[in-house]
Amino acid sequence: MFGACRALILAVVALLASGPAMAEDGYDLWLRYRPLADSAQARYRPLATAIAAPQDDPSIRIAAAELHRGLTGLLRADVPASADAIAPGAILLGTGGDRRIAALGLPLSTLGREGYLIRSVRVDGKPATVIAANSGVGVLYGAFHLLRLVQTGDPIDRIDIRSVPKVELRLLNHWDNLDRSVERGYAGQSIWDWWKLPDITNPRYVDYARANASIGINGTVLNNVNAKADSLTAPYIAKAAKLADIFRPYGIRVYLSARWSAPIEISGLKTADPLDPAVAAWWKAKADEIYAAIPDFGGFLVKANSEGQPGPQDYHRSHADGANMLAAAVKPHGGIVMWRAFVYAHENPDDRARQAYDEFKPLDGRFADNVIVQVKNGAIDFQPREPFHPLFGAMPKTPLMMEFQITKEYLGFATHLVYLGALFEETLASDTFAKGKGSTVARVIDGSLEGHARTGMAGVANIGVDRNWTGSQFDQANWYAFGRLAWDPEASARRIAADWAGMTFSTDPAFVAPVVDMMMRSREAVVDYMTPLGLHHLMATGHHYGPGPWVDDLERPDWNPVYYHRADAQGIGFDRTKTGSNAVAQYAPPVARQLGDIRTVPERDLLWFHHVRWDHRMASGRILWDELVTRYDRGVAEVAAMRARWATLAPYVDADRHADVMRFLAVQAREAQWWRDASIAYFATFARRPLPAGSPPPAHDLDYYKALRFPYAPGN
Ligand code: GCV
Repeated sequence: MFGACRALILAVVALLASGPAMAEDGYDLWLRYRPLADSAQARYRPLATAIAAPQDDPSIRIAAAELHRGLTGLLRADVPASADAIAPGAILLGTGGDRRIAALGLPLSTLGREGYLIRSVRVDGKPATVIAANSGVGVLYGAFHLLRLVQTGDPIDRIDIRSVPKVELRLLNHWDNLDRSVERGYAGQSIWDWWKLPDITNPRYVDYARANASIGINGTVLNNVNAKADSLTAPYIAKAAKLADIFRPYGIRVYLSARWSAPIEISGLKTADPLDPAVAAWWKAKADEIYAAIPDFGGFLVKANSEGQPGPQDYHRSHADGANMLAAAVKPHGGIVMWRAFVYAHENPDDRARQAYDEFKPLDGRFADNVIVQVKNGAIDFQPREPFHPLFGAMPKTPLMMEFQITKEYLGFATHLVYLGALFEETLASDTFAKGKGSTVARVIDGSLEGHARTGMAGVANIGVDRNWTGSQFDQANWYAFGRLAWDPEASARRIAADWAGMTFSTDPAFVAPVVDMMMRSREAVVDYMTPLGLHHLMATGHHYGPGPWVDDLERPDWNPVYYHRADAQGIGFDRTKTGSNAVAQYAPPVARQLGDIRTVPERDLLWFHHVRWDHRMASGRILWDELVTRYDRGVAEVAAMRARWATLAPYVDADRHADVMRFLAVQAREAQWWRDASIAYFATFARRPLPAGSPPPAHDLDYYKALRFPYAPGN
């Protein structure tokens, strides 16, 4: 008995000693600050002996506290923060107004409000590292950068870093409802506890702000774009104001989604016509009321005349009429209006992919200077792969901001491991050819292509009250990558993945290299097992989780998967060339030529733009049908490879998070197979050809897949 007990104790001790320290649940995100290896601690300690920071700026106080917390944890040494004298190896924080910083003669003038410098310097003859900026928030960003370098093992001696954000508005869009449900949210309820606000706040609000500041996010739209007018009533303004107070020192401004019909719903006006003076006066008074409570309120985000939301077109006015009226209301306070271009109407028989362009392109140059038009990355709706939206590059007189979806509505929710950095990067690197070669989407977004100072990138948040914030460990990487790419849309998704993996799990190269490889391939895997070769919008009704390519009975044609894949006895795919909807003509001529020709269109976009015969010969030498099946098989095989790879990485990750990811990958493997089998069973009814050699038949017949129902899946 005693022997068994002792053996058990020894086993537990051995486990604790061998595993990477304590149990973790993911709450700490990439800001874990667990002790570095002894050799690394020894290397960094002389370079981080103390933090010298002025105490009068709240953001600098936060920066000093974060450095203290981070360095103390990483280096297992007390790294005190004070306003006092410089010791050798001190980290000095401050702005140009600070005497010690001014004495260093640093080139701060080109940094703007949010940029920063991190440099090895000598202060009073002693070696030190300075983090300097033109604002406290710039210093805070620099502090997080320095911490990242230490977390990932990068050298900080002889350091000389200058970083300035290329994009002005780096925002999260929360699709959070006032009852705490989250539209397309898969990480539990909304973190905003509207009921208890403003009197009672949650410590999570501060951790949310820290995490966002650490990746440069500087704004948050608190409520769903499918907005309730109540968000604009006095009690809810007070609640939003409380959040704004918490976020302010972290450099995060608060914005609200505005419901177009609010003047009618809140105050009983007879109309919401943007050209009606009473309506304009109502919004002006509302803006004044909001700014009285939130002096740095960012402005409004608007979804109008889209998917049943009210808007100016209800009064035969244009999107520009609507946006400009709201813009006039916030303008005296320095606010902006982000007007979404996600519009389509089933009454319009045109290809849905064409509609936003057709609606907005004629409005180029007609928006007020504090309006920015927010455009989704692709013309349909956050699919696993979409060609870039044709509006990018097509509205040179109007600033356009990017809208990515971080929450994975169409990519397996939080359950599937899909690193979106690869998707974001692919879109941003796409060449619009609007002003010749090199006119990338990134350059439209950062304003450099068309000379816009007002620039922005929004990400639909994947955050909820789940302990790990995002519903799965790996979905944290998508929040992280969004922030880093919003700061620099030309940054490398691979490099960002490496930073994230190092900070979140382990910096051991034997861990980072395979994990980054797995993350980078994960996006292609989901494309392969859900929507290969340019297929899109094939998900089941309501929840957008599983496959439903056969769905053809929804009230709006453009909600049915059959509308998008157009499979028939001859072939499959949506003809968007001259012989079809000609959506391809919305791109600049070189792009339109490439995409519009079946011989030159990249295979990844083939069925997005062409209806292709089942026996069309592909680059591989296979016919289309065989290639399609091969891609489905490849996606399933890739998930199996991800599982096998993750299993080998147990020595580098704490047991809890390792097992957690393992369980999610098991679900993903099962569901990749489901997507593949259901899709092949269905498309085979058109192709009427055998499966290529070695490709197993679907596990069930088509009726089985069609009969599956998930009435309680999130988002239904
Ligand atoms: C907020 C898709 C989603 C909707 C979302 C909409 C939008 O259609 O399924 O839930 O609504 O996009 O972006 O407005």
